[in-house]
Amino acid sequence: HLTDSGPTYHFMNYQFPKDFIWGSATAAIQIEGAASEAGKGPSIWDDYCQQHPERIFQQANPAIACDHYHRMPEDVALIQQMAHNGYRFSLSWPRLLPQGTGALNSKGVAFYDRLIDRLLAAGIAPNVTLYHWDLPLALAQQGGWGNRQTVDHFVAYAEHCFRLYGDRVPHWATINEPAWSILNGYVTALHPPCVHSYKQAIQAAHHMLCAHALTIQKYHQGDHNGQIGIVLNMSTVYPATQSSQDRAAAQLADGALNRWFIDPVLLGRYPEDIWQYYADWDLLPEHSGEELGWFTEDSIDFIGVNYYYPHYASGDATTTQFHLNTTGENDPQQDCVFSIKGAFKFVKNPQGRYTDWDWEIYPEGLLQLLQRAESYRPGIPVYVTENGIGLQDQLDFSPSLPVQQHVDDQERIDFVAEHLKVIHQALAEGVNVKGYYMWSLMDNFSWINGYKKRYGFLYIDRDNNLQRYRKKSSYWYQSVIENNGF
Ligand code: BGP
Repeated sequence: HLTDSGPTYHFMNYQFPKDFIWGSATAAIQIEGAASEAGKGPSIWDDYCQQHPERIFQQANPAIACDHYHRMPEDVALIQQMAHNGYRFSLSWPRLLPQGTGALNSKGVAFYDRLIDRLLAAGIAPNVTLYHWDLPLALAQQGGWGNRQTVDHFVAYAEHCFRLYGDRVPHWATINEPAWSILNGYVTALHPPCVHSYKQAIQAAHHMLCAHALTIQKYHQGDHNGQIGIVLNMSTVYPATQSSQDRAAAQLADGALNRWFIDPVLLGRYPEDIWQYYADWDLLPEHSGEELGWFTEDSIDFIGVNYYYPHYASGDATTTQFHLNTTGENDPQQDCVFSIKGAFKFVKNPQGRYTDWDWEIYPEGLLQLLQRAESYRPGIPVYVTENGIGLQDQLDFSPSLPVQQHVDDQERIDFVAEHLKVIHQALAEGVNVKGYYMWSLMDNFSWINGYKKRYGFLYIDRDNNLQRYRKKSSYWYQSVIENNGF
């Protein structure tokens, strides 16, 4: 910059590679609304919220969500204002195929056509997830991921998507966080289909991994220019203490939550120790030899990692219990509980910094996770596909405040900055990190937390016609993007 007194230099402490993707992320069911409009079929989540409103904080549901389905042009304009060069979103399977199979819903097809075209016209690269947990209800009623046929239905759905949008989408992900999707659906039973069965969990996970592997094959066999990967959470797991019992618990938890999913995807096989453990408990999935052959090394073009908080595993698990803090009251009575009798339980870090929803803020965990992705396959392109913090943001229109401070979410700025610093460090160590998608573009339907837990760069005013307001963090992030660093 030139000033009257000569040039001034702005030193960037954290400069990023020049082709780095800066974006934010959403998922269809969490933002779109229009749940039963324009030909969309019901998803397992629409049904769950209707059948069991009491299980969702303040009985919230995704029927209207952020009404993104109707306000998409305005939302894309805001993404562009915020200078993003990437945006991660998911396609709603039941919007495209209301019954999960069969005929396409032309209005759904046209909606994503418009979204993709608008993004591209605005210079924003779409990163599209095929499955972010909104299974078509019709398939759920036939056994969902527990049914082997869901694999074939998923692959057929994916092929429709590649044919419809493959010419314009540079990055595809098959499934968002298969591990948490399965754990919450079949172990904690906090998410639909709300089953408590390790056997069914492991079977459903196997089908999901098969669906992923076959979809990757189909994509690569087709004539597409883009890249395809998967989005894993890869939660960092530490032993609660250095006792041998806790170290064994951490190894088991890491195996069940992480390696059971990462190994088939990146190494082409299930981890032997966990395979044996499940065999001992008669929990192995039914499978054909052919299916195991679908897991191959080097099949994915990139890996997406989602990171929120780490886990500390203790071997002192005398009960089976699961609980999530959905109130955001920072109340010890409401602390998150995850305990599997005889296996492991997660405990708090006594030195940890925690959010009001009892999630620890620990950026170093992301660094280790990135290093781990690199150690699985050196040089693999890695995208941080989700990372963010749930807060109780508030609107404040005091006349003394500039527009940039109507929602003062400094904590989010600090959170993102801390995580970007470790990404920068990972890059310096040679990890091939290609982009960062903050969770989330906008405050949204936070699963069983409903709407109180706000994650967005955009504040959604639920008392006033879902009006969008840019938060302070969005201006900060825009400057990071414009400077390609901070
Ligand atoms: C991830 C999901 C997202 C998102 C996020 C925050 O696991 O992929 O969809 O919701 O977690 O979680 P929550 O909304 O439960 O606080």
